Amino acid sequence: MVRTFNYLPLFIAISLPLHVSCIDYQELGTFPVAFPAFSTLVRAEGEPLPSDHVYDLFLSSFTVDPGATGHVWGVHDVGRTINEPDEIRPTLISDVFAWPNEITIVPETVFSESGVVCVCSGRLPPKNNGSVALIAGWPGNVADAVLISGAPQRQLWSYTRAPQWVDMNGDGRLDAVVARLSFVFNPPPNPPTTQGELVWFEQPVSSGLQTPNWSSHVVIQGPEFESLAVRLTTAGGVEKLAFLCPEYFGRRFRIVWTEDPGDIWTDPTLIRTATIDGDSERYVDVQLTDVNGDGKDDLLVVTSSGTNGTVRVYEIPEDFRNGTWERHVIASGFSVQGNVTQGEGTPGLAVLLRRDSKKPPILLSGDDDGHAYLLVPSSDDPADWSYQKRPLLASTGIVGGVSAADIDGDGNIEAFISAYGEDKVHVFRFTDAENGSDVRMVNSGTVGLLSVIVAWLVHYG
Ligand SMILES: [Ca+2]
Ligand SMILES: [Ca+2]
Ligand SMILES: [Ca+2]
Repeated sequence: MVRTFNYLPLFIAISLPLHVSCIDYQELGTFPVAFPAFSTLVRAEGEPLPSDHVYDLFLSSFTVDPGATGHVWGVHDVGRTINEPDEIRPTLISDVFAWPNEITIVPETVFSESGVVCVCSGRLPPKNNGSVALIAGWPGNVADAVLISGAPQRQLWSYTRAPQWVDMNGDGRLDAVVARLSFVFNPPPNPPTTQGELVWFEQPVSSGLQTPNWSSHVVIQGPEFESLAVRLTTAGGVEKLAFLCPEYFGRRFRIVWTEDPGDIWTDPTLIRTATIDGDSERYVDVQLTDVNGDGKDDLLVVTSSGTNGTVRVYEIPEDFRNGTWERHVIASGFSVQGNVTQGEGTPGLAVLLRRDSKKPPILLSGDDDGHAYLLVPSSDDPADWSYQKRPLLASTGIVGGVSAADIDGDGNIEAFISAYGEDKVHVFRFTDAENGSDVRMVNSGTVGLLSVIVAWLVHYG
């Protein structure tokens, strides 16, 4: 159904010879998944594993059909069959969620148990009664989902990106910290009412893995889709815990911390925020990583727009509470073709293709613009923030989540790109290109997570 609402079917057959000096790639193939959305690679843990390079792949899929539920898929040790992607057969983990989003594995430290799958779900009415759910037992016979997000209430919440596991109250048990969105349609011509907040669910004293409806505590209003836990320095070199808070509807990017010296978050009067950037863009993704290869972590950030989406890097100040975050826009001008409808945006999620200490290329989902891109650094000089934007994949619809790692230990990075509109996941391998080679853009088809929102608004709004 969603395909009928695609803005314009893009069948762009491009075959450009590109001389790529530092990276080459090949498409290993595809495998079928209906409406693949988020994709996550997690290094397997627990059982005795054959090597350090055992990764599990998780995929979510959903549709705008109000009567259909979505699917949560997993592929254990996806590296085993990576050279024959059409042999990949995802295992169904759950089909009880109306609109599943990011799927992850809960770190073993949280419950002293490996293989606990965490599903975040919900987005737009009538599929906005979302949850944070735990499913134990992966990769064997999985248990029923336990919904740890709060008891049912009048206001419905959607959870998009994976929770961060942090002990917020100092009781020794890791709690689930997550951003959530409330989205309510209003009678036309009024726009929908949106609200975001950062909340933590308190792990109970015992049997957390079996106990639903953990107590909830709101930290701040604002972040709707994602929040990232980080440890950053303050003046004097003291490290503190903080959460990076991009806001899509709120159009700002902030950081929040507590003045409590032990980083205990139970006293609301001690909670502080600072603005990292307030340039009114729609912030959709943030990662803490060393982007420019100078040995210091930076923030890799994506802002989504119908006309000028950007990828930017922020250098972290000496004291995160009051310093200036220097911004470097490394790619811009991402736009959705045709008549842009409110809610469409590009690009989507980014992932670094890091293999060694050199400055890594970046793989980027174009989301609603129906492409995936490579951002290739112009040089290895950490002071040079210029990148070349190269199309990697042209699709017929939204390009969903991207994930990448060396999943088979051959020294090269493999990547999964969800092609929502094609019912396919594309598999790529990235290698060093010693002499530069002719790289051909592959032609395929996909649909963006944000345009699903638009399709939804058109149909049900
Ligand atoms: Ca705790
Ligand atoms: Ca850096
Ligand atoms: Ca590899």
